[in-house]
Amino acid sequence: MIRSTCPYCGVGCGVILSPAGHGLSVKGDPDHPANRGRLCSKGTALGETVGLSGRLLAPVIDGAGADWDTALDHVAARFRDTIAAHGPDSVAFYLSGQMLTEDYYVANKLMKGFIGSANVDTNSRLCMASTVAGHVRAFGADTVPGTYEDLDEADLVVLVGSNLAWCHPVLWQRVEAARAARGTRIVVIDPRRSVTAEAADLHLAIAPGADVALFNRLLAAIADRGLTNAAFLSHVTGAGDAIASASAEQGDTGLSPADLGRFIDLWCRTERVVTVFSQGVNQSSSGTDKVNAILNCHLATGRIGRPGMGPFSVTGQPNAMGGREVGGLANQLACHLSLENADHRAAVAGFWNAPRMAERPGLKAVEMFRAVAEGRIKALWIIHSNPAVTLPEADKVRAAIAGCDFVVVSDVTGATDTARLAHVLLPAAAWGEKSGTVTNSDRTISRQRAALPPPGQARPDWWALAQVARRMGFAGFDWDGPAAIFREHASLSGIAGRLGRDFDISGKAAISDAEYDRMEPFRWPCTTDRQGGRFFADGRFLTPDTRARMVPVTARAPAAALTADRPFRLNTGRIRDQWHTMTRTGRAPRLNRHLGEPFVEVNTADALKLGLAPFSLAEVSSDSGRAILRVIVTDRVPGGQIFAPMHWTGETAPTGRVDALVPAATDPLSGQPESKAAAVTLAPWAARWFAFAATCDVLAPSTPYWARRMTETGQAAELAAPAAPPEGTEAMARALFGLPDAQMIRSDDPARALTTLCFVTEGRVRALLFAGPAPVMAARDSIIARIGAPVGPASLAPRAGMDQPDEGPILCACMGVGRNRIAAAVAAGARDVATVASATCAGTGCGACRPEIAALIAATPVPAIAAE
Ligand SMILES: Nc1nc2c(c(=O)[nH]1)N[C@H]1C(S)=C(S)[C@@H](COP(=O)(O)OP(=O)(O)OC[C@H]3O[C@@H](n4cnc5c(=O)[nH]c(N)nc54)[C@H](O)[C@@H]3O)O[C@H]1N2
Ligand SMILES: Nc1nc2c(c(=O)[nH]1)N[C@H]1C(S)=C(S)[C@@H](COP(=O)(O)OP(=O)(O)OC[C@H]3O[C@@H](n4cnc5c(=O)[nH]c(N)nc54)[C@H](O)[C@@H]3O)O[C@H]1N2
Ligand code: SF4
Ligand SMILES: [Mo]
Repeated sequence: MIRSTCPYCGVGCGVILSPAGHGLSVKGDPDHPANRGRLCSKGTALGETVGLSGRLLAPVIDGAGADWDTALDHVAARFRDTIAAHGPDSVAFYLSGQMLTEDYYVANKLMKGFIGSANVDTNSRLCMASTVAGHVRAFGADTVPGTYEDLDEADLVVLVGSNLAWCHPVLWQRVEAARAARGTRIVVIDPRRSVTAEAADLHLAIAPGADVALFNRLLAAIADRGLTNAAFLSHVTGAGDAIASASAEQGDTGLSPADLGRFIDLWCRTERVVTVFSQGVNQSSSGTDKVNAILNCHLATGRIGRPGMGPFSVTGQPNAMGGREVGGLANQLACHLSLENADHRAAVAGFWNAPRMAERPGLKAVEMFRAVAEGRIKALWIIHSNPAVTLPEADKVRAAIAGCDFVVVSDVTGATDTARLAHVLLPAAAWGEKSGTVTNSDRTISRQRAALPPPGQARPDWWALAQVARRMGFAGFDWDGPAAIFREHASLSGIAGRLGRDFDISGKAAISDAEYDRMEPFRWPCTTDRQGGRFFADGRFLTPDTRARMVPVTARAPAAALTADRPFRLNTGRIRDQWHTMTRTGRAPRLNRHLGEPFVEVNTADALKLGLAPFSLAEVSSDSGRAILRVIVTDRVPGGQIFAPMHWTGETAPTGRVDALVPAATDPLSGQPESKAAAVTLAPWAARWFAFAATCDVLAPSTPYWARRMTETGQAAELAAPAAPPEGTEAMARALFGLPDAQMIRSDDPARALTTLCFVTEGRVRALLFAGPAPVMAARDSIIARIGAPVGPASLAPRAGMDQPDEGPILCACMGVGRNRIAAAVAAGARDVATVASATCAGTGCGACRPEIAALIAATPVPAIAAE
């Protein structure tokens, strides 16, 4: 039994791992302060993702297997030669908020202290950079003032641009528990009616990008009503200017005066208010201003750093905070020290004994890949990220990586859009196989511990980085394990502490390997005289004069203007059961059953106007690319706005790469791209042929549209094309399944206009294809369950027999309960979530599906008899 931390979101839940056969069994750690035993669907399914199929097991050089020695020598030589010929700024690292702190520390030390460039940036630029910039502007350091306990103790939780129920499910459970215990009110500010918005007391469907206008109105009202906190404002500068500019601005929020008034009243009269913010705030061309507009309101009222109140940035990735602590961004140094401060640089250079310190900020993510495209970056090492999918203008980024002289990718699999472009692939030890630390959203540092041996030649990322550093001739990279790196980082943080920085964990600088192994979760800072707690209630900030800054901010519209040609605003984000580019969650069949295909949500009126039928396919295009997505007609999105999730890739749905559509517009201060406000065209994609396929083998689709996923019995795919396959459906299917000679049974159902092909080996169903001229109406789960079963009369039917209920899409991933079963319980009279739970078990696991169950109940009319 090994205690570790979940590798997904920034909640940072503790898990208990028990090796079971070739896998792991995973349960919530009741003693971890972040989750107290709770887990969400993704955490619960972790054990299903650790299998070895698809794993990268050995280094690869130019497509051929190699050993580590050869690969590391090659990488070191190419980086050394490139630097010698073109200078240190001709190379770059692109890292990830999912790396462990120890991995991150080594990468940052190598680039900023020894190579002498600050061209090290990370996917946190796409994620947290606006918060970092906003925190630094207001507080003088990137400090999260509060703790998770504030969510338990708040009377009002305002979620701005956060789909907490899906993206931070365990925090959502804490908020729900607070609502049950103390009547905490929940307000959600989101242009889209997300499941979180659905569950809120008040949903403000704000106009995209209008958050600055909204919080300026709030600030003006705070001042008007005399609610500013004069005592606290003695620790703040800029209040007058910020209030004057907020009062002068009356920018449109898209909200009714009544809703606006309710929100302002609620915020003004509730002392214990936590304003949680996430990607609807950060991923914006005015992201930093949005952050400061929120911070301004908390500073003006002094509602910061005290129990149950404060601004709260929830971090996306498991170690977004750790990356910020080691200085993983191109404009940071280490331990919250500043790259642009000569004293800070000298202190770090001395500590590292660094021969060549970077002296100025490096390229931020979007600029970095632009420099790759222009040939200014000639050697690039990408670790733990998939930028060919997730950066804006992703098709251009993919082409830039493909054209780069030398690309190294460290990953757990070679089957990603980015890894496929690498000259050198390095096999990384995965979560569950490696050790280190991560910092969650509330500054709690927890251990990830290995429970399984790394397979094949897989090695941890820190080791590969240190090896390359040594082979480039650098001293100071000879740690014997993560504990030694952690101690070095902790010692450096002590120097930062003495320079007046907040991130100081020097209390741990002398721990032994055994103590590191046993280390319990702890919240920073951690010094001889301070341990954890909140920041700023005392009015002491980290600016030179110790006062906070209120920053005057003015609302700006999203960078991409809507035009007659590009009339729709494309919002993007996440779904409940998938993690980013699905390289791990996509391996757990039950996580693929909630929403199994790339889709676009379109408002009912827009769908009618454009002739987009439910479940048809739409083409979405922008100035930078195009995508083909399944249409979901819904009133969750307002007219003129559409929403598409970010998860699909060249591996899973080549026309579903949503970042191909997103323009590379960035916030001028943080460099964070505006991932949620592309201007796009939406039109029907004229498909005349549709199919659903399932097999126990690997699918090789080649139709113009396809999306595939792993299932309990193998793989399944949705296929479509403008016309029936020219080679004939059977020939297409044989190529798709790789079954040129297998026995086949065919059935044609003219009434349904559906053709079914069933491939049989040794009396068992090997593969099934259902095809016709309209979207295939067939029960996917029942078809998938037939794969591998003995062939019989029911094998070719599009639906299960009456005796075999079909689950439909899985709403409760923890308990495996489908929409149809829940709908049946509701139809049978269950009118609240608790009754549905006792009838079906749905909602009794992590609870993230409870808002969806509630919505299903609300949407189901009460039968006449029950209503009487
Ligand atoms: N299931 C799941 N959970 C995850 C992840 C995952 O991939 N899957 N990823 C993790 C990571 S790295 C991150 S960063 C977090 C992200 O967590 P969230 O930020 O909660 O997730 P998103 O879906 O990106 O965006 C949140 C909401 O912002 C809204 N929004 C769009 N534009 C605006 C706007 O102008 N103003 C406002 N107020 N809202 C707007 C969107 O409609 C969306 O509902 O999730 C983490 N958790
Ligand atoms: N349109 C749009 N785009 C977005 C966003 C959005 O909301 N909308 N959100 C942005 C945000 S907030 C984020 S955080 C990014 C995330 O974007 P990415 O970081 O690019 O996406 P991931 O799928 O998390 O990529 C992680 C990679 O690391 C690999 N990996 C897994 N474990 C290990 C390991 O132990 N070591 C190594 N070396 N590799 C490993 C995985 O296989 C995978 O290829 O996407 C951003 N892009
Ligand atoms: S909320 Fe879910 S994904 Fe996030 S850390 Fe906890 S178990 Fe993992
Ligand atoms: Mo993120």
